[in-house]
Amino acid sequence: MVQLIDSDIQTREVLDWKGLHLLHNPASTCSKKTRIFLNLKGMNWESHIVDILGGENYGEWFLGINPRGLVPVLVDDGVVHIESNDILIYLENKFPEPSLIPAGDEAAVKLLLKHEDDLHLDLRTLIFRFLVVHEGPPKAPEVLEQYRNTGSGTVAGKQDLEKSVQINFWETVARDGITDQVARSSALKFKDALTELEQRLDKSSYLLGETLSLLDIAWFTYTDILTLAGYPVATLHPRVNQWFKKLSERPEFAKEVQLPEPVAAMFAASLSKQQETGTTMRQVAGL
Ligand SMILES: N[C@@H](CCC(=O)N[C@@H](CS)C(=O)NCC(=O)O)C(=O)O
Repeated sequence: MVQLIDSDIQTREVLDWKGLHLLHNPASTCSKKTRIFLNLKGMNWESHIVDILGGENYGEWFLGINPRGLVPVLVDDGVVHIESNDILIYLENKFPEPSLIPAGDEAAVKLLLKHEDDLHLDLRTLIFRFLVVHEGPPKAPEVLEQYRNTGSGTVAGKQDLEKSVQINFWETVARDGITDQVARSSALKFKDALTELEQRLDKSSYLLGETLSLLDIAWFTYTDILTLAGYPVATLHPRVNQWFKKLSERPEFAKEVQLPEPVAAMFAASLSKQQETGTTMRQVAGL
């Protein structure tokens, strides 16, 4: 559970916030998870949109709340929680109805969510290779320098290593771009993961049995963006595709994956260029 402590937090105003506040972005995969969860629980919460494409997450205000500079962040009565999956588990424990972790599956859910989270940089690799259009490096060196030097740099009172992982990701992309080989490797990790989901869905209607769980929410958001990026879910994993379509019909899910118009236009431009040049994810990764 990643709950921040007082000395991690430099933006002190959040300590006085009452009720549930979510700092998030409409197009962020991890933010979508938390919003779907809150919809399913029917909870009231206050929305704070963070402009991650505009770099607001690297400003002093946001890094003073989450030293990792990532969304989503939950502030519950002045207590700050980061990491989307930890936020889901925290909220599930606090608001257990309707239940989103099948009885007895608590440890399995944590492990399976960790596996999903471990693939996050691979997901970002595919998003920045196949969907996001950028001139030059996605994060300029001076922006990364500001990121490096702002905020407490601690999580739960300890020097946090995650920021260096993030900076290393962006510096590698700036230096090498996202090569076909790197994109292929990330896409193939998802092929393995979705093959595993396909096997689960052979035995049951949802990923952990006959009822919806946190795992369905998490993989729904990944499946959505992978499909948008050109991963052929319908042909390679037909049961995953059916499960995804079934969830997409539910308003709690559907409304959270609608893209803001400028983002949808950027994605469309990127995909149409790949069609013209024969560089879609399917072609690059040999899927
Ligand atoms: N493991 C984190 C990942 C969070 C994350 O990478 N969030 C992305 C959006 S999905 C973000 O804030 N990106 C902004 C950036 O890297 O500049 C979680 O699950 O919350």
